[in-house]
Amino acid sequence: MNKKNGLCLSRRQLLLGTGSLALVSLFSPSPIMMAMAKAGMVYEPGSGKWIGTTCNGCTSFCAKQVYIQDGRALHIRGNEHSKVHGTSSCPRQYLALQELYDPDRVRTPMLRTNPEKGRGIDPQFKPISWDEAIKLMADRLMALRERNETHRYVTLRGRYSYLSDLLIKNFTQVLGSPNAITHSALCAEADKLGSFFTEGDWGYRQYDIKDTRYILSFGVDPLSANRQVSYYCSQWGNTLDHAQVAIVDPRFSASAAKADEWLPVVPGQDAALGLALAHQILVDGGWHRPFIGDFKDGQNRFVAGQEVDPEYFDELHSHGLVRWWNLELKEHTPEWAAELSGIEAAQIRRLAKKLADAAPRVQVWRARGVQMQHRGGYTAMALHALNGLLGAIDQEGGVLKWASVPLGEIPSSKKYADEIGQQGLKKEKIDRRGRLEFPALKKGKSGGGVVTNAVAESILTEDPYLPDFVLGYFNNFTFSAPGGQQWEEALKKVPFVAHITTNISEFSWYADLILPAPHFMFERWGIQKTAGNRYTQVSISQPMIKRLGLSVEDECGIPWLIAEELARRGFKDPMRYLITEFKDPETGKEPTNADELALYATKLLTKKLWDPLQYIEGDHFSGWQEFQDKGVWNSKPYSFRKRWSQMKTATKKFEFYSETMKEALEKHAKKHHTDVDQVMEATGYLARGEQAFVPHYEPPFRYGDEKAFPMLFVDHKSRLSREGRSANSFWYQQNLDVDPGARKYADVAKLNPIDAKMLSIEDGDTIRITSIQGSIVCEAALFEGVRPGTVAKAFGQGHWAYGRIASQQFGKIPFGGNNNELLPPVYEQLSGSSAFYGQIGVRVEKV
Ligand code: MGD
Ligand code: MGD
Ligand code: SF4
Repeated sequence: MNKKNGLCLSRRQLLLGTGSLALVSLFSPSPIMMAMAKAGMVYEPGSGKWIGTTCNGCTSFCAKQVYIQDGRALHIRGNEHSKVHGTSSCPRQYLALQELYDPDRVRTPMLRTNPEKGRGIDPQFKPISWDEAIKLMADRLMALRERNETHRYVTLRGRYSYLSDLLIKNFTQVLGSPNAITHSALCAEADKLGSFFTEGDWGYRQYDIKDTRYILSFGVDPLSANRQVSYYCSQWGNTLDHAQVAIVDPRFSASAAKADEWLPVVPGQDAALGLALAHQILVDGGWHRPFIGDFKDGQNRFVAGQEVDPEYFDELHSHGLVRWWNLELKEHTPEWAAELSGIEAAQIRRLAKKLADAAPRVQVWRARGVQMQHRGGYTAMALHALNGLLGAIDQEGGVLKWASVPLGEIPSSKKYADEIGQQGLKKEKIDRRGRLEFPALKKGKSGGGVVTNAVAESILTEDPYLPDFVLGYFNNFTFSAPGGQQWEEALKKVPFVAHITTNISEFSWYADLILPAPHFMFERWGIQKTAGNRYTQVSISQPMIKRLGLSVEDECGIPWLIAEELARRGFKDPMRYLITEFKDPETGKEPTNADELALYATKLLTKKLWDPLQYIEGDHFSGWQEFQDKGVWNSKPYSFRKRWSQMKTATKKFEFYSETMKEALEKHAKKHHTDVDQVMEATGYLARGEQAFVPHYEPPFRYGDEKAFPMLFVDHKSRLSREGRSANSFWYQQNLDVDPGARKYADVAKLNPIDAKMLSIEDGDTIRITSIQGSIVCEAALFEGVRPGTVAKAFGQGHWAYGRIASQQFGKIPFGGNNNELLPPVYEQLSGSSAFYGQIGVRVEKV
């Protein structure tokens, strides 16, 4: 499958699509450069202006500056005022320019005229005005009110800024619906579970790579993905001067290419490796005593296979180490793990020693790849527990919390919901969170999290009910969710679907109404935060060029337009909420239009950062204008060891025996009149009794038997992938070979030559990959950097919509294959996360 010959755009299309190409010779073949120069699009330093904004290409959320010349965005660089990443960047920042100037962007609201919905069936969208679009939505909302069914309005949110709570949560609440569904459970909720049930932090971490001596990464490829790629890319070379790096991943990643060791683990078996490392560290006496404590008499009693009396051990800032050993670790020798994980016992022993020698200046990273698995929750805990054991938590050179920032919240709307609305708010949420099989234990609360992918099944089975109006925002679940096929079926069933989007994506294809979105980075207000380099930062996005076509501010503007129309029809509470709660914090003025609302909301949420009278910490500004000009606020530097024995766990300590987990599971069981063993069973875990409260080994669940599906599928992110949004860009297709083993203009699955030989597959062959969920077609790339028996493929290609570059035939034929058509819609149920990894059996054949 090679796209090289399929890219036959006219010169005019090229110019439109690459409106800003001229400056980046790195990415541009010279004929395009010449064409751009001819069209007068030449970057002239000094004639334009740099304006601060934020990149949302991934969860690094880097603060940026964009060079605006003659009303066009021409260049991007890291924001010099950022203390997290400074002017550095990752390779995909420039793709934002091609997203912005994508000729396939939606410019006007559009209405479906073909009632038949399906892949390959033209929706026959026709342009309509905003007035008409808003009236259609208001009609649906008013009809729901009349029928006392306001809960049947459902919002789905993908990528976002902190202003999105207005559109998705609070405005939905004032309309009387509990259904604000975010994409978090497709993103990385299982990750947060690992740190919450050990150190009480429902959040991500930063890694102090400046001062570390050992990095052990389970699946994370920091030079490509995870969080704060720009900072890690800029510092990695220096880090390699003083630290060793080991990457555990069935796939040879960009980071593995620069590491000291690559451990091609058997997919789904990381917990075995992690637990054996913990076992060996204890047997060797390698734990960090100033954090953990020691045996009272100093004699190490951790001997393989032998129980230890907890009375002999004095624990300091941790809790339950000896119970963990007795319940789980004592049998988990390197030999035990070697058999499961495919990593030799001697290598595990060597690694354990290196970690202990480097402690506490060590860091154990963990990616979605090891946690977003059916039964992956305890792997997240087991790997994080290594950081506790080595005393790396909150240490120089160790693992730091994503510091909290004094950011405000979108004001609550609850009191503005009238009686009809209050009734709607009491209804069960559409994603079934909190049911016995879906504890979704965000921050330990039963039903506290979201179960994003369950919504498709809820719609299909009408359990708990069928939504009437689904509003999708910045999401593409038909493409980005495992078993995306079920979203296609589900969306056919919903009477009215609206999508706020820049492009006609696979989700939009099933929409009745399309609402054109401004590009997040250049055309609207927004707020993001990130952390790294011992700082946390908050940065804004701001409109800096004329918005394309008729798009309006989406996160704030669309609520405004709907509220105006509802007020005209006599339902005034939504507008009352907006004008009362979103006054300009500088002047006290009420908003009078969508743009003002977005500006005031941005000022309101960031007020504690820029208002000198409310100064708390970090950068000091004279007022809003200075903050807006700089575009970023930095916290004070990280305070080390502040959380030792002050953690937000039940015991305030780092918990190896998780009292916090015990409380959460017992509460969830009580809610369902049952016990924790039943919760384990309902969520697919095999642990029983006390084992449920310690990080432990769970055998990975294999989807598809070995005979029919003999290989295992390994999904990963491309270095150029901006979530699911970059494939309609030449620069993406032209540079895909930045990923080890990948090719330009191709969607490749990487096979080890040993397997390829057995399957009679040659490099460049077209192949079909089949799982229990579905089948995709792509190109074979023979690459020694995948563990034999596995097939690795980047997520991002396989679009059959989105635009003329992303798909082979827009609306019909995908370019390559979408990994999510292979992945079954299954879960890590304690967190509600979708399971993209583990043991997904596949069959690979030459087509
Ligand atoms: P995207 O796929 O990026 O987000 O998945 P989603 O949250 O569904 O799609 C966003 C959609 O919003 C686009 O398709 C387009 O329709 C629209 N859009 C694009 N730009 C803009 C804009 O500027 N404004 C607005 N309003 N709309 C816009 C992301 C999700 O995917 C995440 S977070 C992760 S971590 C997962 N990663 C992943 C993976 O690694 N492998 C596999 N197989 N699947 C994955 N899916 C998940
Ligand atoms: P991924 O890179 O999705 O997760 O960032 P991470 O949490 O770091 O995880 C997949 C990794 O796990 C791959 O390297 C894969 O090869 C490996 N893997 C798969 N199975 C296994 C296994 O069984 N064991 C081990 N040890 N490894 C395995 C996620 C973060 O990334 C998120 S949530 C988002 S939304 C951002 N999206 C994003 C993006 O779209 N593109 C790029 N380039 N970077 C991104 N950064 C962010
Ligand atoms: Fe944008 Fe992510 Fe790259 Fe930062 S690391 S520039 S947020 S794509």
